[in-house]
Amino acid sequence: MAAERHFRACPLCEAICGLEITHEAGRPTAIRGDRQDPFSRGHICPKGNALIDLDADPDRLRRPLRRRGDEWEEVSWDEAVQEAGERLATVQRTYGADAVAAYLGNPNVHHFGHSAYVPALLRQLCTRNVYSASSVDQWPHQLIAWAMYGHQFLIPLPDVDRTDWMLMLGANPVASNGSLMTAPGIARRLEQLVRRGRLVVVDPRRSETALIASEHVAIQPGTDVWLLLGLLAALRLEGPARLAAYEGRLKGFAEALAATAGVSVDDAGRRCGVAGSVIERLARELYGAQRASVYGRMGLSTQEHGSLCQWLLQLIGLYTGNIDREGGVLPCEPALPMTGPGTARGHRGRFHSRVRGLAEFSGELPVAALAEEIATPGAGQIRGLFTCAGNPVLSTPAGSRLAGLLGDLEYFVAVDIYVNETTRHAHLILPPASPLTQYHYDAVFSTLAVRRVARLNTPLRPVAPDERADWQIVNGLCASHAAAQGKSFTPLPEPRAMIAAALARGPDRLPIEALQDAPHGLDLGPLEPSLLRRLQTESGHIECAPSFLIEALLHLRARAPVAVPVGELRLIGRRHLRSNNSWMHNAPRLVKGKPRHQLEVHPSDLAIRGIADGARARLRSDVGTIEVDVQATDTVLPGVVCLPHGFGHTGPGLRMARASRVEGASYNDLTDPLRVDGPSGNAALNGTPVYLEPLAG
Ligand SMILES: Nc1nc2c(c(=O)[nH]1)N[C@H]1C(S)=C(S)[C@@H](COP(=O)(O)OP(=O)(O)OC[C@H]3O[C@@H](n4cnc5c(=O)[nH]c(N)nc54)[C@H](O)[C@@H]3O)O[C@H]1N2
Ligand SMILES: Nc1nc2c(c(=O)[nH]1)N[C@H]1C(S)=C(S)[C@@H](COP(=O)(O)OP(=O)(O)OC[C@H]3O[C@@H](n4cnc5c(=O)[nH]c(N)nc54)[C@H](O)[C@@H]3O)O[C@H]1N2
Ligand code: SF4
Ligand SMILES: [Mo]
Repeated sequence: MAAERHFRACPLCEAICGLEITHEAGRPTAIRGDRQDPFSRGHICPKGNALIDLDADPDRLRRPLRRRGDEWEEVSWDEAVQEAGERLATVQRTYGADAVAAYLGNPNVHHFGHSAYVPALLRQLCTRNVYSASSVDQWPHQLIAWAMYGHQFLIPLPDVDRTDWMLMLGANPVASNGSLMTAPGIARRLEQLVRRGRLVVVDPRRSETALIASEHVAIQPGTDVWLLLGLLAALRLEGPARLAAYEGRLKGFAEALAATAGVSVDDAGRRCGVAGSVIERLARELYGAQRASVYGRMGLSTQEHGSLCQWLLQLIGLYTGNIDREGGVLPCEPALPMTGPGTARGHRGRFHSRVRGLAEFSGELPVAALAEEIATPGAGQIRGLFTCAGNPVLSTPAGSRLAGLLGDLEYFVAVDIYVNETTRHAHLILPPASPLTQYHYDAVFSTLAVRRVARLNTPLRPVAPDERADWQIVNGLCASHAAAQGKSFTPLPEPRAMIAAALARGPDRLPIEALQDAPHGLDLGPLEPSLLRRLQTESGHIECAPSFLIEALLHLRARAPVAVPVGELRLIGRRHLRSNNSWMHNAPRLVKGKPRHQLEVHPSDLAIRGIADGARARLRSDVGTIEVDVQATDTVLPGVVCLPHGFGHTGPGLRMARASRVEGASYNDLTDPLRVDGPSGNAALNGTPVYLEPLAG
């Protein structure tokens, strides 16, 4: 059979690299980076190649499975979709609408057939119990964008290709390929920045990105808020705020600065473990740079002060005049609009979680509250669950506790492609056909891209007769759930029509045919200042001093510093190029070679505890205990230990042959659902207090 070529964007991470897929009758045989993609220019990482494994994985489900005790039986699509809608409706009829919860995982945003269709199902379920991976990830970013700029997706992005000086906190794009900064081939872009200017990486670990940076500043986990306060103090000494560009559009800037005042640089430095002289020098460089950008990611958002950090970063950006400026930080205005009229701006605190009273954000509750909402009896208790492309057992705090509760649910339906740590508890699994059979447009990642780009991904092969596309499954669930309530439902049109309609509403009025004719994607040019024109706050101004942030800051400042208890360590995470959260360990191409699950520990911390390099040891938190293989390294600060998340493919009932042989335990068996970022409710996964002990002890 003759080999053919197909071009599409990789669906496996935010970098959306163009892929050149060689295939025989729609089955990929080789994949490489698409050199003609104007954005990624041939870049590819090991995961791009592993798409071959993921597409052909024999463990990947293709037909619905219904669980009978420990056994699974295949059911027809019609019967399965009918059953799921009816059973969810029955739970809601018996206990009320909130008794059914939904959890949406990360891959939702990578598939148009999920992201554009699931909202209709959520509207129909009409439950307050909606959760997603966003609240173990980037809620602080969305919250601050909403509070200051009026829309949760008006997120200023570092203009990485044109900036001269960049401060990067809590991000490791050389391993993660970049996040809230879609920039394929980010390592090369950063190397170019280092050649023309400076990149300063702030991280408790000498990460892969720190290694290529101009400077690595080691910081104590969870203390960045003090570094940022110190930087603001030092900037004041450098000179006045450069606000001319925001003339007449700033509200509360003086008030916000006043709330940060009175922290001395040395005080701030003591709180975060960075010398005052370093903070002063960084402020001088930042203030003096032609074009500077400030960027913080997971290490900053999944910690106890995530929202304060994101807010202070914006204030620093404004102070130095770098917000909404070429070479600074500015939002992308994509061809398919995610902001503006008719889009979900966001809201906060319209209702609260039943048990702990955590505020909703944009109609969702923090996933740190999910387990307690299932476990706690009373009106509104969760008794039914719908998950879509999520693995909360490995990915959310106290995952093993959650796993113990999933089995008690009256009904649990998962839209997922594997029987994994979460879905093995489901009554029914509905597996969508491969993304390679679908039209797809990266609505989210072209909103977060460091250039304006547009691409229509077209199917490589049709959906097999016994398979269903994601959007068909969701449409079907809406229909059967509506019918069970005696309501009607008009199915949403197929993805290509939805994409075409959305593009027609966009600033470029791009006809879908233009994209169909451009298989490598279109480059629509660099980022341009647009924030002031696009502000969606009620005042029409940049809201610099939202009261809930001022309060949170004053609260923090009133707290006396707490000494770290003897023996306590701080746990932080890491990502490896060959992983993606919890779900790619079944791809042989990604798990071959040396193990990557070890706990990194500073040699001095091993010596004190009498633990040898390479030994097995016990890692304990207030929430749980796991066994780890330790690895001595001075890449982490003393007092800090580092473990990747997404491991722990153990326990009965998994149907992932390769993943089950991958060593390593789950980070989230240690994380505490009570540790959240106050303003957003986002889980504080980094900085978890832990104790390391020899196994025999
Ligand atoms: N300790 C710790 N925990 C973390 C993090 C951390 O850094 N440290 N990171 C957090 C972050 S940033 C995120 S985004 C979350 C992720 O949290 P989740 O999204 O809950 O977890 P994933 O591991 O990404 O699981 C993805 C699920 O989607 C399924 N899947 C894959 N492809 C498809 C598809 O095409 N369709 C469908 N329907 N299903 C599919 C997989 O089988 C898997 O069940 O984890 C968070 N958890
Ligand atoms: N290979 C791979 N790529 C991925 C993923 C994956 O699992 N594997 N997941 C994808 C997803 S869903 C996301 S959201 C992105 C995330 O992408 P990134 O935001 O780049 O996430 P990480 O690689 O976890 O980098 C976080 C860094 O923060 C540091 N850190 C921890 N605590 C602190 C702290 O208190 N302060 C500071 N300053 N730093 C701290 C950690 O040491 C780490 O280097 O990656 C995406 N890409
Ligand atoms: S960096 Fe790797 S996983 Fe991410 S889009 Fe590119 S090829 Fe895919
Ligand atoms: Mo994420």
